Amino acid sequence: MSLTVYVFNGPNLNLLGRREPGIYGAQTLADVEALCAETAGKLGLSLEFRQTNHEGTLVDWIQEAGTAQAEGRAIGVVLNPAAYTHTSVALQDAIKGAQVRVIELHISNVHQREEFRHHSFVSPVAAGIMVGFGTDGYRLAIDALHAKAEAEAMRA
Ligand code: CA2
Repeated sequence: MSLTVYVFNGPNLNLLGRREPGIYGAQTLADVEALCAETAGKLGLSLEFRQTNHEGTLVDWIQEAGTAQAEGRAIGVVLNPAAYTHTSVALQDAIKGAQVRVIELHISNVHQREEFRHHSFVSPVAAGIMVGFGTDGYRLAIDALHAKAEAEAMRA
């Protein structure tokens, strides 16, 4: 059975491609899901792609992914926490507690934007960070997560 890669998206990312194309591009979330499915398929992975506007739901999903990773069923999570990046101690605690491999992803370069977007509660517990590559960052992040998981499996 193939391993799963989880891709979780936080609040308002359902609006992707419909508002603020100057910042986030013209691709919709459905387009991003198709890109992720293609990328996962090439790597022989199953994709679980989700979006929620609710912080607690993200916490539940991270715990679920942690269990799947611990049981050898998943390689980890590409997580765009959206605005919760900058506010959520709960997300940091969830990732730490679940001991799940997370690549934090942002479509925009948050460091070129407002000061409040420069701090992330997720970065200290992320295995890696993908910032500012537009929606193509999702493809790059899945590749990077896969490479990291393979490298860690070789060392184990
Ligand atoms: O650059 C990113 O991916 C962000 O995670 C996007 C978040 C923002 O709060 C982070 O600072 C950076 C915002 C997601 C909202 O997405 C929208 C998409 C289209 C229109 C309106 C919002």
